[in-house]
Formats: sequence, structure tokens, C-alpha cells
Amino acid sequence: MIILHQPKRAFGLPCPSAFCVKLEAYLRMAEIPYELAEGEPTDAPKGKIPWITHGDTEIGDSSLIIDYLKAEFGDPLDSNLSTTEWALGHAVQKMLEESLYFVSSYSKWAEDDSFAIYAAELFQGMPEEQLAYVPEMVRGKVIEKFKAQGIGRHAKAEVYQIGVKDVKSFAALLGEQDYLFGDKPTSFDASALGVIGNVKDGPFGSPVQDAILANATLSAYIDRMRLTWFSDLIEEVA
Ligand SMILES: N[C@@H](CCC(=O)N[C@@H](CS)C(=O)NCC(=O)O)C(=O)O
Repeated sequence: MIILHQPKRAFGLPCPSAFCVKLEAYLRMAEIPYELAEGEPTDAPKGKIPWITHGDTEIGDSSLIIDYLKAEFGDPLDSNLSTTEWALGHAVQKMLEESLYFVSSYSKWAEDDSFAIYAAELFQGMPEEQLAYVPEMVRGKVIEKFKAQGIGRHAKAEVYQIGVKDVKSFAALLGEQDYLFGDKPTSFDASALGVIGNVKDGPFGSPVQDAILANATLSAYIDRMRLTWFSDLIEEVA
């Protein structure tokens, strides 16, 4: 049995982490049985969530895990893609995970109002005396990482300009299709549910969230995936 290690569900999302949502969506779309185990980045083999264990095998990184799952369980989602479609999907995934993800992460950590909401969840249960300094200390470290990655070097308006451009680009490629490559989902849609879906339905307002919500087709695409693969969670939240 695959054990998927990730933090607990929050904000009505399958997980606050886009990469965990991506992987859980993939498992559900590919109909691979799994169990959840609570885990934080500090417990993870690469210091990042998600990770899986499968017997004695432990793997970190959602994309490497999906490669492993394809090798172990077959590739029901992506095997019919042409080489060109696969290459386009790969490029789109990189745009979502290496660009838009950091814009969304910035909106959680760098914006005071959003950070207050996020910190209340993240540091829930922490003793009062630690709450006085730990959240701001962790926040400072994350913002330093944004500088190293690059997104933290831009003015706020520029960060959102980058994110909105990614959203528009994805929406243009999706067009009126049900999924990125037609009427069946692929692993690239799982990635979009993680990154775009968490911005759309998360509690962190931003110009990027506004751009997603303003696009009825893109919003319906996210809602369709949630209803199809995570209806149990929608019922839990309702
Ligand atoms: N490339 C990784 C990215 C995973 C990732 O960045 N996870 C974030 C949460 S969304 C994390 O664990 N951050 C903690 C840290 O960097 O310390 C994947 O696809 O799994």
C-alpha cells in the first residue's frame, strides 16, 4: 500500500500544499489505493512535502513519485499523449510549479493579512511563549528563500503581474476543453488542481485569485476536478 505523507487537510482544501494536492489528485485519478499519514516537511526525506512510502521504498518530490507510480502501477493518465502533447504538458507544469507556485506562496507568507490566516493554522497548538516569536522567525526564513529563488526580489505589483500572466497563459491553453488535453485528465491537470485550485479556493486573496475567479471557464475546470475526485471532502466541509 502506498502511504502518502502530508499535513492535515485545512481551509476546505485537500491540503494547504499544492504539491500534496497534485499527488493525491494523481492517486485518485489513476485509481491507485493509498493511505494518508500526517507528516510535516521536517519529517520528510528531502525536507519537503509530500513524500510516500511503499514497503521499504521512501520517495520525496511529487513528480519523481508520479514517475515511480507510473513504473509500478502503469500509466493510465498520460500514456495516450503524443510526444508534443507530453512536452507541452511538461512545460505548462513547470510554469505552474516553478513560477505560479512561488507567486501563490509569496501571497501567503509576505502579505500580512494572509500570513495571519495561514499562521493561525500552521502554528495551531504551539505554546503561547513560542507563538510570540516562532511564526515571525519562520516567516523571515521563508522570505529569505524567496530572495534566493528570485520572486522575493520583485515589487509586490510585479509578483502578481507574473502570476496573472501564468494564469492567463494556462487559461488560453485550456480553452473550452474539459481538461488540458481534451476530455480526459492527465497528470498535468492534477498539477493544475494543486497550484491553481489552491489559489482559487484558498483563503488568501490576491490579484491572482481574482484573475482565476474572473475566468468562468478556468474556475469551472477546477470545480469539475474537485467534484469528480474530491467530492468526499466537499461533503466533509459542507
Ligand atoms: N518539487 C517538490 C516541491 C515540494 C514543496 O515545495 N513543498 C513545500 C510545501 S508546498 C514544502 O515542503 N516546503 C517546506 C520547505 O521548503 O521547507 C515537489 O514536487 O514535491
